[in-house]
Amino acid sequence: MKRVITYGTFDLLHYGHINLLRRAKQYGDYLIVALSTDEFNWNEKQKKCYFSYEKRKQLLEAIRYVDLVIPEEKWEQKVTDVKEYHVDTFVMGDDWEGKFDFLKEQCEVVYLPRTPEISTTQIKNDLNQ
Ligand code: C2G
Repeated sequence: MKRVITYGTFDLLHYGHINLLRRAKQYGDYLIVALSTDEFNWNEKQKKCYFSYEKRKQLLEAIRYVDLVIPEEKWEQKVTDVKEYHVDTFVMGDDWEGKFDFLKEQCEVVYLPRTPEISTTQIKNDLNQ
């Protein structure tokens, strides 16, 4: 069984996220999503989520491509996650291109093109008009 992992906030879930998850799953048979906790988002990414961790987890678990959702609590957990979950491939959108190349010692590292015209920020801006 080939195991894939990806990380993110996935707040205000949209088709850009789904495109990423669908393509990530194509790299294996089992996709783990490490979902940023509310604390990690606020402390490390200065992101205030619209939906709580539990709600975002519920949404992700309903997606056919996703097999397991685990919490992302710190930047440094990727190395141990790859070991602990026997991950073969690490996948992220290319806005992170190069940032996680240190994982190449442990697994395949893939950066996929983002879906260009959609983002949570864009959605929030459009709704505020
Ligand atoms: N994404 C995408 N296209 C978009 C928006 C997002 O492909 N239009 C991808 C991002 O590149 C990322 C994933 O969807 O791979 C989740 O996006 P975010 O929730 O914005 O993730 P981010 O806040 O970048 O968190 O440790 C890594 C971080 O947790 C990544």
